[in-house]
Amino acid sequence: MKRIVSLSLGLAIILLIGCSEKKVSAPMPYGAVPTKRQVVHQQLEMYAFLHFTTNTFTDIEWGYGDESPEVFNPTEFNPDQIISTLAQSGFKGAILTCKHHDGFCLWPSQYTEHSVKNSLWENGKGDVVKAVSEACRKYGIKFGVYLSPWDRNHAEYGQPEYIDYYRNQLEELLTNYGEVFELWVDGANGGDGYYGGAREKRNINRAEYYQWDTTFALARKLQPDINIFSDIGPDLRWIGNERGYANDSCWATYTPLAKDGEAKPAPGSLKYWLGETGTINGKYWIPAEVDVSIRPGWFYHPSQDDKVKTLEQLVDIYFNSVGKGTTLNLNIPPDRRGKINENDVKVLTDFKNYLNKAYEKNILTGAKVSASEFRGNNRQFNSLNTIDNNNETYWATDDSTIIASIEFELMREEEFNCFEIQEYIQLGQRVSSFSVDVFENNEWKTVVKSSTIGYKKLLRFDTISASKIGVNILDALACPVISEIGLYNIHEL
Ligand code: FUL
Ligand code: CA
Repeated sequence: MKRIVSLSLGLAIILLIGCSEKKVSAPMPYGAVPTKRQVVHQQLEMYAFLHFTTNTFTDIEWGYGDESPEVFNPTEFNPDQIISTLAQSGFKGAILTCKHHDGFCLWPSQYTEHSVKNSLWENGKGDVVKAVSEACRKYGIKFGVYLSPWDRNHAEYGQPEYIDYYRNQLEELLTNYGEVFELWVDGANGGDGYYGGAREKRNINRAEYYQWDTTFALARKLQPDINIFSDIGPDLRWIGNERGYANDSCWATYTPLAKDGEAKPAPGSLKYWLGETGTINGKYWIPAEVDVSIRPGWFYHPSQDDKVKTLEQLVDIYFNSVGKGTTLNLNIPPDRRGKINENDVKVLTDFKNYLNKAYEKNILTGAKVSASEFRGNNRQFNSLNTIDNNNETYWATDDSTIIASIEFELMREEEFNCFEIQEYIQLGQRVSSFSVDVFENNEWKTVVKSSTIGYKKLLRFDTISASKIGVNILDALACPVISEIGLYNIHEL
């Protein structure tokens, strides 16, 4: 009886404390914020580019547009091998060059003869887009479409009629092949080409010719959840280089700027180098995508079989893209057989093993956590939320607090060399400066200092051993909202 009384007394006290906790509202979103589809896309982190067309067989990067469709003839085309390799290597999607600048179509478009239907491959009955999109579904990754705005084959390129052609093709691709997660619009456009036999140079007004607003609206109508990539967004921007690197300060907010003397920014015509950092307090949420090839070229060349990026290079790219809050679109070009080459498969397997092992154990799991404060003293925003392995929960401070810190106490000294931190981007990107410190010989010592966080920041440093770790938010645009923090001891390469 006594036990029951004291039990119910305890329960009453708990309830009382629970009820007495003031209701505190979540921080207001700050600045431009992502749409739902952008959040879903950001969480993919890594997907692959597949550059594959007549160029694969002619050994060039930019086909002139006069290639015979007959040259496209993969000898052992194997979409299962291509897509299962990507899926097993940790890539969450594949974006296929359905049409590159040379104009050759990997699907039997009803609007042109310059396609697989006039190739020798599968007696003209094949459809690479269908095969790849189906393989993506089979192996559980997303399918995306690259459709080059520049078409060096088409006779009407430069005329309004070509825009109809482009839109018709887009409609085919976004209607007949299931869900499409990303549309990739290239900035390279205009110049010399075959153009139905004219063999001349055609310059277009990049800001006006394509009427992108109408085309993007069409894409959105056909595929409501699609993320559209171009130099100017609207959903994803180009990082501004093809080396695989984002800046340490990298904002997902962005205000694309026109080149000096130009009226407005457009794909292929803007101050693209600003993509590396984005824009602090930028007008739109247009996070960067880092695109880079696993080989020197975008297309397969036998002479580059021994120039496939090494594991060290891939890891470096990973930390400089995903680790700086961007997505990584790594190009892995199928070879002339229509398979991912053995040399590429080898390094991709090593890459996957490396990442698996690296993130096996978050040293902070189970640590004692405390913070300089948490929002309204409400447990909903407390610091434990940073190590609950849940992106939806976060630590936040009061609106008036910008500078804040959080401390982790481990059970024992541990070695580590990699720090991970994430903002809850649904409420905007906020932090502009932070540091990671350790408590050593009775004083705090800074291990690493960095700028923005965004969706994810990964920082590597020389292995260090400590049992007390502090994370200091040194500056932010609004009160910090941190969803996850991790500490890892990554093995040597
Ligand atoms: C560039 C193109 O010119 C390259 O050929 C490649 O497709 C790359 C991804 O984008 O602008
Ligand atoms: Ca969390």
